[in-house]
Amino acid sequence: MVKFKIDGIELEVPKGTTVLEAARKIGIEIPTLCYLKDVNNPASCRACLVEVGPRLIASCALVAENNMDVKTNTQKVRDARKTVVELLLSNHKRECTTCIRSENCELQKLAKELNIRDIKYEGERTKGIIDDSSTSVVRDQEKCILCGRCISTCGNVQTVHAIGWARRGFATNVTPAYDRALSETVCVNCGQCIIACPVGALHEKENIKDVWKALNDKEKYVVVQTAPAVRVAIGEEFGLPMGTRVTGKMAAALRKLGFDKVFDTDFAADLTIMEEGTELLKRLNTGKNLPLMTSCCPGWVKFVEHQYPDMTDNLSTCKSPHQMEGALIKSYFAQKMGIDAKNIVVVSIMPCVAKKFEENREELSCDGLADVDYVLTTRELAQMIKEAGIDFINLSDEEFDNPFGESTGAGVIFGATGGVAEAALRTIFELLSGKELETVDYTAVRGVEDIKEAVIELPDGRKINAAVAHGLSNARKVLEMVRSGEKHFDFIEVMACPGGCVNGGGQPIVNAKVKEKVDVRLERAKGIYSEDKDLPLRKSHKNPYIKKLYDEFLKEPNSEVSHKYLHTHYVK
Ligand code: HC0
Ligand code: SF4
Ligand code: SF4
Repeated sequence: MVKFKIDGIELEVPKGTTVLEAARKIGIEIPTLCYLKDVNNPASCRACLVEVGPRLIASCALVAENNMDVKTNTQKVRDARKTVVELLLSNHKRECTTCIRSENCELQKLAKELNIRDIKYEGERTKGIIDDSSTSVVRDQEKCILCGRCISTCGNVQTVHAIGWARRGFATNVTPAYDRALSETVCVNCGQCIIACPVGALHEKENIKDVWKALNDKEKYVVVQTAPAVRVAIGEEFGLPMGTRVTGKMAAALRKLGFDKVFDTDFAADLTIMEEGTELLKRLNTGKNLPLMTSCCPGWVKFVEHQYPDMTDNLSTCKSPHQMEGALIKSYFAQKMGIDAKNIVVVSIMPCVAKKFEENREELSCDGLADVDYVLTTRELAQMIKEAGIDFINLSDEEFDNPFGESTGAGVIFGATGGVAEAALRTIFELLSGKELETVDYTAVRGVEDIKEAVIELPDGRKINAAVAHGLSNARKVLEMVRSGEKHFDFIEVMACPGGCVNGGGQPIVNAKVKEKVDVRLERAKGIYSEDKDLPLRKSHKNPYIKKLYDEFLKEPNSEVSHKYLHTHYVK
């Protein structure tokens, strides 16, 4: 232990603790911009300066020592921090009123807290570009404050390394290697860099205008579907606590926006279990292409295509749930309703920006029509609700429309890491054993441990070894274990985003300081698991509308019709 003083307060902390960590533990506020807990700590922004003796030192990199006397609130410290932020602002494209991050920008917030009223150092600014080549992520270099949070996230959390530092001094910027366009790199479109960015230098490619246009077009029948993870996060955009379930309000808001049908992607998550579960049993019988790897996360799929092309045959051929649902809306549903599928516009509300890339993939279409036309993030939907002047908080709950509005708890839990595996285990066990599961909660695959494992014993004595990874660095570890023969798995679930879709790149952006105190992934997952618990049906194969869909249209899982609408192939 180390004994020292901050602002006259005596404290004792474990060896290795930084002054910043120690100060925050006792409620002393020190500003930071580049610091992102467990991800980025380069001591580059200097906003966290403190005074120790005659020196000003960055507290995030200052390890506490015995008898140190730290001062965080002297005129010298306040002036120095102000200068640091003024310098950052002097080289920042300040478009605060029109910026996508207005009111949720860490630089704007800090400038206000430090009472910065004028920028003393106006002059030449570093030139940069706006790269909007990607379907998912837009980069505006002139808003970048060079904190490096995106680089650490992409490199260390995701092990993708699509972006990095380039040049030196005043010309320093963040860019893909050789200044390539982001769309030409190994970027998997996960958007984790977006939610790591403190300012508006990274954001999603917006499709709000496209969706308003479709809604205003009298010729179009506009159908919307919502992903599992959106319902436990969108409330944050309206001031509700993290993880608050607002499923019914969200359905009501979508109807008010003018969508002709409000469907739930959770229905197709149930359907995925039927298709993917059947696929797994077939592969177990033939022993081919094991382990079966989930295919519902487009960031993960692109990661495999780029980095493990020899393993693309292991991916499930199932499209992701919202793509399945889009294909069914333009076939089964269109036929039922007597609507020309060409006039249907399918909009998916997703916690994800990789889904924008996915819906643009040519192979995800049927009969010449894209399965899904537009993907909006949770943030974009909240924006539309605000733009329409809808009083979200006071909306009364409404239900989804059928036939794609009914889902089981198994469909809901897809939104958190481990959910797909748990949903699959619930169904596979019952279908094979013909017995009712006494407890449906497979807690071994829940939570945010890096890699989770579970074994289920089938009635015939066979065992299924399942692994669950979230975040691509963990996915890489699992794949390396499989390649080296260190581990044998039959089934692997991967979600590219740490925590799964609840923490997707399209979710409400949480300030870095809040992330130090709460685990966003766990808070939102609580909402997901409570919805699962409250639903009368919790196993995908019990969904009556799924049974009806097979009777009326698909015949059986993995049938020829299923393959036409619900399955796909990959790039090697
Ligand atoms: Fe997900 Fe999905 S669970 S990927 O994370 O499988 O985006 O929420 O919608 O499609 O259902 C995201 C979330 C989905 C899909 C589902 C899957
Ligand atoms: Fe890296 Fe994901 Fe950002 Fe692409 S979207 S640059 S893979 S963090
Ligand atoms: Fe999108 Fe979910 Fe995959 Fe993240 S984990 S890239 S949110 S599908």
